Amino acid sequence: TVKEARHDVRKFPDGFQFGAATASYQVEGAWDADGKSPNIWDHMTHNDPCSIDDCKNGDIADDFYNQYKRDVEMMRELGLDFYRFSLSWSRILPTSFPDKINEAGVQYYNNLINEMLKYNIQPMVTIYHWDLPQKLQEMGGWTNPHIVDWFSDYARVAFELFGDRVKNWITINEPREICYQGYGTVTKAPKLNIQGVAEYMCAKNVLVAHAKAYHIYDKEFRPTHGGTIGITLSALWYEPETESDVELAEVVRQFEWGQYAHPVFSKTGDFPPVMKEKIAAKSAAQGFKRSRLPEFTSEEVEMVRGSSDFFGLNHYTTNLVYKNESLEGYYDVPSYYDNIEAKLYQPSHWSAGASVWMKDVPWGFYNLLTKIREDYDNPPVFITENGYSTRGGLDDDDRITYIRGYLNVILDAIEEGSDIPVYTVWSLMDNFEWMRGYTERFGLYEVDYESPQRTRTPRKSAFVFKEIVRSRALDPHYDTFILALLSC
Ligand code: PNW
Repeated sequence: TVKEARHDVRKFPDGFQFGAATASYQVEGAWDADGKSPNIWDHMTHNDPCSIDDCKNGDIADDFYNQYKRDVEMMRELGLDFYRFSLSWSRILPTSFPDKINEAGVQYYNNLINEMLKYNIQPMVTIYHWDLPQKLQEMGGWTNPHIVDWFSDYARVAFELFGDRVKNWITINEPREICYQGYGTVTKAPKLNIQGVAEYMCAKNVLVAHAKAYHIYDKEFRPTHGGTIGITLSALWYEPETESDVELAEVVRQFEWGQYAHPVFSKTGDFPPVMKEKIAAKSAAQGFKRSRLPEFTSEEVEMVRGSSDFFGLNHYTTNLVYKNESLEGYYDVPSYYDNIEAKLYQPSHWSAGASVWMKDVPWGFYNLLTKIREDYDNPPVFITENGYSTRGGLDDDDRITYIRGYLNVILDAIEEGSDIPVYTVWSLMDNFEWMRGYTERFGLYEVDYESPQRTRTPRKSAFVFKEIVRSRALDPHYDTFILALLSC
């Protein structure tokens, strides 16, 4: 189903919140400053620099560690209600554990939070956005069940240090990218490449770790601090290519994001039934003694179920799904895609951004928002990331088209009953785009990586976004209006 775009002036509901996001490793730099210890991205980029497209790293990145006052100024320029950033675990806890708290690292986050609050910009804090302390990785990282304690101890420290001022918490950003990309393949650190096995151990531990942190906040901190806490999942929309692919597309959705959403947001909890069945059957046929998908105990099912005050959603694009008869031999076995027996693709006529996966498909977002409303009993959906990549330059009309199109379908979904009170654009400014280094740019502000201060300059999209936030409306005439303003 393809939703037609509307072109009238549309108001956002009262209380709708606009923000922008970044993540620690992608912007902070100061990789070894003031007692911070190395994380898996420091380790990988230093030991294997050209695992990154441009062989660069986040040693300095946007120098957010030192330039944060300029960045708060940018948040004010945009008129943001809130700003989403993440904490660096090994900056706060250099041993990875709460035996030693690094005061300098804590001071940095206090300075940032206080500077934002001075201007009434609310912090939305992600506790973990992919920069695992290297020491913990050496002990198995997210495949080691002890990480449930490691992570929840760290989360408690964060609540204790910042909970008096931070009222919006996200435990973990995008389990799928942590587990599938980092443990199942080589597309994120630590590049374990143990597909169909390590990624599922990771999935279980991430969910239980998240839930434990949620319950700590709920019991020990919420009574005094108020506040909300949840998990952020990445989800693409998967559209069947033809009628005969309808069921298959649903299987893909359950593997891709139902894997994480079903345990937390469904009435029954646990991994999606279709995932459990398929992986158990494949595992048996392949000679494994038990399913490659680990089981939750019934206590764990209960602990994870309902452990999020909102559905944190990062959404970027859409894929088509079809069944290919010649699939045999196409994928490694065991593997994630072998489990699903589907192929995914994006037609070449879809409007494309700089990232290979980036296509501008707003109707897919509409279908996804509708499905989340229907499948999980209309949870509050916080859009914690949405944005578009270019190769740089201040004239970013494609980004403007993308953001406006995606905001438009948010309004459609709200009209049809979805509860979507929060929108976060990725990103405030260009930053270290993981394996793509600095070759892909997501910022409303351009960052000059040749200048020592990493000078930030607003793109055209920054002016348009500012006007959307100011007017709390989408108006098809902005573009020309802003152009006129910019040229005088
Ligand atoms: C996000 N997809 O990941 C991350 O949270 C950010 O750190 C990152 O910089 C940003 O997107 C841009 O890449 C994604 O499947 C997860 O389309 C999934 C997808 C895209 C991005």
